[in-house]
Amino acid sequence: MQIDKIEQVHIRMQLKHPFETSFGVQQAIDKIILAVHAGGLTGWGESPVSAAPGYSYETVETAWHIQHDFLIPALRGADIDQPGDLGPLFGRVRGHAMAKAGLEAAVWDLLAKARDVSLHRLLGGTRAQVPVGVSIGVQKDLDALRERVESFVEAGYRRVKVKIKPGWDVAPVEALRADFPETAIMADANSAYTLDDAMTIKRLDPFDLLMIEQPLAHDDLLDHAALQRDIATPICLDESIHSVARAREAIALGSCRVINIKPARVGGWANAKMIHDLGVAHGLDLWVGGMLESGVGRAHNLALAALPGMSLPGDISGTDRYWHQDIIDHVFAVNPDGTMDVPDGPGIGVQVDRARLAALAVRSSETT
Ligand code: OSB
Ligand code: MG
Repeated sequence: MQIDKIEQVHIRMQLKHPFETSFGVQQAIDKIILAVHAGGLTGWGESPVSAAPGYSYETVETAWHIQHDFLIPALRGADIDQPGDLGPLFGRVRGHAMAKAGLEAAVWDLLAKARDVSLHRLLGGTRAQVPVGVSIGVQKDLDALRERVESFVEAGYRRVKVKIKPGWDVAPVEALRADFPETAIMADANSAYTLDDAMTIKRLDPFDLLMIEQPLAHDDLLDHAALQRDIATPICLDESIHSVARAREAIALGSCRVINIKPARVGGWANAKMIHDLGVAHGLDLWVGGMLESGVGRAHNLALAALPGMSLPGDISGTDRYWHQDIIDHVFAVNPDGTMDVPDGPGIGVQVDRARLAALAVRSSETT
């Protein structure tokens, strides 16, 4: 297919509740929505980049620049028949996974639509419903945390992830385990600890957490391997796995037993699928992470979660968990059994609401 137009739209969405992690509090969420046009069809993707380089070095400014000045010119006029065709085109840019992932996602959606199949089928997905979990930010006190967790457990979510940081770790986990003995609970530290804190992290072992996510530095593999040898709780890596090569290294070193796969963090769908296949081959548990996506990114994440090796619930919560109003025509909702339906229409299976997208736009650009 000959690509004839590419759109970039930087939007800003207001969260219903502030989201606090070990690296800060977010209320307004920036992202870049990408549309790739060919043969009368449009494919959609999302780069869930933040305003600040907290979770990743990428920001909405760097992603805009890398897309606008390097990736979009490479894609312009290209003749693409397989998503893999993007590999050599984008390989000329080092890093910048989120900038690449949004454009690559749009191309996958486009190719699935051209073949009139859903994206999850194109990728080898095997499930029409996938189990989902919810991620809960740092709360002001234990009562507020209990209340949040209770409402999500009642809504049906299969597992609850709580953000932890030094000073907000053992107490919240202990309180939740006591109040929700049957619930699958996990903690995400977003790199807030060092190996010197191993004793604190070890104190989480008695609470039977499903896993602890990214306790140590965002770029570390060695210390995570040492920590994993020392604690019973499985370590899940998020930030540290930004490429297929890093996943291979982490597996070889024993740095984790679980990987949270985010297409945005690893440079797109093709790499996400390769990490999935690698994880399956080595017996790791796998699940799809989230980056506070709009409906576009959420639909892509749901399609990825349909792959057979995704053994644990993803961070794919309902539209109403984050947004008053989304940019698509569909509201994602958790079923009472804690699953979510994977859209089955062509591509990502949902339509973008153009008026809503325009209303949220900070800037847009079109390349023909
Ligand atoms: O660490 O998994 C994370 C959100 C933004 C950036 C990083 C993370 C998160 C979440 C929320 O935990 C996941 C979601 O519900 O989208
Ligand atoms: Mg995380």
